[in-house]
Amino acid sequence: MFLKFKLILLILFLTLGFASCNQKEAPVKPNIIIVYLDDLGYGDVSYNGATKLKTPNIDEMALAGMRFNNGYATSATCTPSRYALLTGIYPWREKRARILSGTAPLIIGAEQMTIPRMLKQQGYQTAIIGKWHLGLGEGNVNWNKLVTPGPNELGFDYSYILAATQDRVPTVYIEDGNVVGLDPNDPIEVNYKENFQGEPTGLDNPELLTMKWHHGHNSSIVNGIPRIGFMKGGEAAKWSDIDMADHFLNGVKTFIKKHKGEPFFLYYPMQQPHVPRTPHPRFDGVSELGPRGDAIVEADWCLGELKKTLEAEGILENTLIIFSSDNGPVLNDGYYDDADVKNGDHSPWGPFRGGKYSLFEAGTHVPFFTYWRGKIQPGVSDAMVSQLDLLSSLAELAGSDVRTDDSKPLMNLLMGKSDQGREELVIEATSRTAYKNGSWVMIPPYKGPSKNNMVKIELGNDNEYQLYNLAQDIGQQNNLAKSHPEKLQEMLTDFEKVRGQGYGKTKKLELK
Ligand code: NG6
Ligand code: CA
Repeated sequence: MFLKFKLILLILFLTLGFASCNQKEAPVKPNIIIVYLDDLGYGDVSYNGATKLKTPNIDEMALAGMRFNNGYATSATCTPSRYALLTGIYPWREKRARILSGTAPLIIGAEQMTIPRMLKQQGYQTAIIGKWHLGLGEGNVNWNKLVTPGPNELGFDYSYILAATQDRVPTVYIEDGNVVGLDPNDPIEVNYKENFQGEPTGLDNPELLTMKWHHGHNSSIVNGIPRIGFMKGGEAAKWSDIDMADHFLNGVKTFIKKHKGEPFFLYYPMQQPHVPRTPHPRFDGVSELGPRGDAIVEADWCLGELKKTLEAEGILENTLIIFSSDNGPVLNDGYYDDADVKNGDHSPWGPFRGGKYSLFEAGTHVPFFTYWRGKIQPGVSDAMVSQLDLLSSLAELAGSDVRTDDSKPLMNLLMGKSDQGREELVIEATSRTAYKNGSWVMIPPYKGPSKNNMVKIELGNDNEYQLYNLAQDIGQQNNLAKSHPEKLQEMLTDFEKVRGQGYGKTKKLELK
């Protein structure tokens, strides 16, 4: 009798023991949030040395997380970087991955693997709340009907987006494919070629403007701001620019509260500090840099609110946050908004040469950190990592087999558990490409202006090969191509292995 009892106890103990063992081994799926700023430069955050503006929330997370000194966007403009981030594929493999208009077709194929699709397969609830800029539908969509395919067809369970950029029409939000607040009696029409009869434009009606255009941006006027492209109708659906950050943040908070009980993936691409810079008036003058700096401080505040929300919902310890920017900084990107006038000795590009649109470092070398309270220890890494690597890395984390050739699985690096980054990277700027290997950068010859005089940024074009060693020359001042012919040849050979034979020798026409 007693023996039998002991046996039962033993069986019970063993089963319970195994059960709890099994429980421990089951992978815990953390929430994943990618916070992605628009045109934020390496030097635009105080943790990287900015003093004319303060980013306390970004700094706090960056300093408590893993900071990557060599973190890269794939591209020096928005669409290609976003394409690469979501698909894990180099954007120069997709010809259409260049700055898109508001009427462009969706450039990611409905069958393509994306981060949200991969995570959805792993049981995640997935959402995008913020800027899209990867095209919608088959192009020239009817904005008064369901706009599809879009993010929802690529793995996002929920989407609340602005279609292209804040400076491009249509200036409305789109939720799960429907324009928010649209009055069917006031349909929206969009055209990027010609204006609708009788509609005012920035070019013809300067008296209606509250923000002046400097170059481009002289088509339809919305909220006193002239935009790129023409739009008619949809009056009730038009967004309020100054409320945009709060609006997206509210959506983010609602999504988090609703899905706190299940693993979720949230892609939160903020619109700041892209033009037009329209921080809410409560941020007016919080930086010494005018609206551009104020918009960055506003974005910083949003990040603080995001963290507070996760904390209040008790899920901060179970949430990995990845922070970065889609491309490097620009001051005057088409409006008179004092960004250049008030810049003073602020260095949005950090120690790097170039900026947005440039093949030089500042085009793609951006702020990059990971934060996961309790799981990631504070640290700094010099290893190279690209946003291209997020697909395979997050797949590793979520227990998925998904990988692409271009995207390196670097989850251990992102967790601060390894110092092994990627060895090489092809960077892209307005359809030109260059090659990085370790601290070396090789830029093949490109025709075209060396500088974009409108935005006052050096583009990286030269008739000769350029070769720099960032370990000794972070500002890319000494072209070593002539003095290091063997290194140049080695870089060229390696570049062509990735980019395609003969590519580095072709003098391509500058497109921007
Ligand atoms: C350029 C715009 C610029 C910005 C950029 C896209 C002009 C003259 N310039 O064509 O203002 O909108 O496109 O920026 O129109 S990005 O960050 O989305 O790539
Ligand atoms: Ca951008």
